[in-house]
Amino acid sequence: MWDWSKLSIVRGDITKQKADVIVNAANVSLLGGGGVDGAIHKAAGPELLKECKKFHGCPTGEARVTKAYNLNAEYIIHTPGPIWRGGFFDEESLLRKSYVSSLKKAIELKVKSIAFPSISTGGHKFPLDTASEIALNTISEFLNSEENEIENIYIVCKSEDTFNQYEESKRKLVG
Ligand code: AR6
Repeated sequence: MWDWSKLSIVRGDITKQKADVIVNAANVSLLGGGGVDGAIHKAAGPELLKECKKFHGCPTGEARVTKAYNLNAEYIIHTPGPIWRGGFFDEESLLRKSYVSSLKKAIELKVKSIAFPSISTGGHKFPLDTASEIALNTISEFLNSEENEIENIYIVCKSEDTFNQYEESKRKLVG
């Protein structure tokens, strides 16, 4: 059984979250955008974009690591989550892959804390109820099955609706 006390669902701005790793819900260009991606680039500063350019993009579901610049973190892990297209294009497994790829990078970096936004549920339009279940299931199952040093996982929700949905999905899972 995974220790659910390691996972906190919090309300706020992820750019203000203190954690070793901040995860960015990016797009395949990795060159910034709106939503949480825009907020992270703005708060981290222009050096972040320079580092991101070196990757020449990133496929959906994979992840890339950069420094965190002006954020209160050591690293940023950028992952493009899937764009929702009615559920006919493997969106669910791609969303799982985004969480797993990010966690794999975090384990390689030997960090102790990681903060996730609600990947794909803004501009990418993934339905929030399914996305929150996928996020919580994937994080708990993966960390339960892998050797790791992660002690704290934060899911940082900007809106009250997002926060409430993650709380409900967690209740369903944990009981
Ligand atoms: N802190 C925490 N959560 C946030 C913040 C913040 N500062 N800002 C927004 N959110 P989105 P996506 C929430 O659209 O759906 C961008 O243009 C937001 O309310 O940021 O994966 C990228 O460049 C929602 O709950 O990411 C891509 O093109 C969640 O973060 C595209 O949007 C995800 O919303 C990615 O779309």
